[in-house]
Amino acid sequence: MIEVEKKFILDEEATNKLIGGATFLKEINHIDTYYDTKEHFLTTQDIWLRRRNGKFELKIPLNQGESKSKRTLDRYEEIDDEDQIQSKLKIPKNKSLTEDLKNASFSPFATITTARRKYRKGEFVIDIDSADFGYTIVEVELMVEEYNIKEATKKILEFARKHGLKIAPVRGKLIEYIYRKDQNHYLLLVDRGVV
Ligand code: V4E
Repeated sequence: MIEVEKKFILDEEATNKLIGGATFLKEINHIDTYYDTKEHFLTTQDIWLRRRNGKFELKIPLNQGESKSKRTLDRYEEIDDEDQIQSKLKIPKNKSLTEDLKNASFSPFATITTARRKYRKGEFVIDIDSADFGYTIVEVELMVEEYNIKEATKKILEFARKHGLKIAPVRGKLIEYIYRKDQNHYLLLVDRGVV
C-alpha cells in the first residue's frame, strides 16, 4: 500500500466544512529544522534533510531528472537511519551526525513548528497543518495499492471539490517559508525546476 496525498489551502469556512462529520484522531506537534549548504547544494537537487523532533530524515526524489512539468506525482525515498543518511550524502563519519554535518558545511536554514491535527472522514485521512509562521494547509490522503494511484488522485480531487477546497497548486510549508523569507533561494529553486 502507498499513501497518495494532495495539499490544499484552507480558510475558516472550508475548515468547518471539512471537519464537520469527521472523526478527530490526534494532534501531533513537529519541530522541523532543515539543513543545507550556503550554496543550497541539497535543495537545488530536490533533496531535503531535516531533523524532526530530534531525529534526522532525508528525502531523495525517486523521479530525479524529470522536470517538474513532466512529473505526475512527487515520490521520494525516505531515509531515517543516520549511517545511511551520512553515506547517501557522502559525508565522512567522525563524530555525531550533527558535528559531521557542520564540518561538511551543512547548517540549519529553517526551523518550522507545526501543529498537525489528524481526522478521518470515510476512507480519507485529513491532516490540518498550522505552521508557526502563519500558514495553514490541509493534506487529504488515501492509502491505496500502487496500481490505483490515478483513481485515488481522482477521488481526492472529488472530495476536495465537494468540500469547497480550491484546486490549485499549493506551496508546502517549507517552500512557503523559503518564498517568504529568502527570495533568492526561492528563485534558485524555480530556476532549477525544483518548484
Ligand atoms: C520541500 C519538500 C520537502 C520538505 C518537506 O516539505 P513540507 O511539505 O513543508 O513538509 P511536511 O511537514 O508536510 O512533511 P511530511 O510530514 O509530509 O513528511 S519534501 C519534498 N519537497 C519538495 C517540494 C517541491 N519540490 N515542490 C513543492 C511545490 N513542494 C514540495
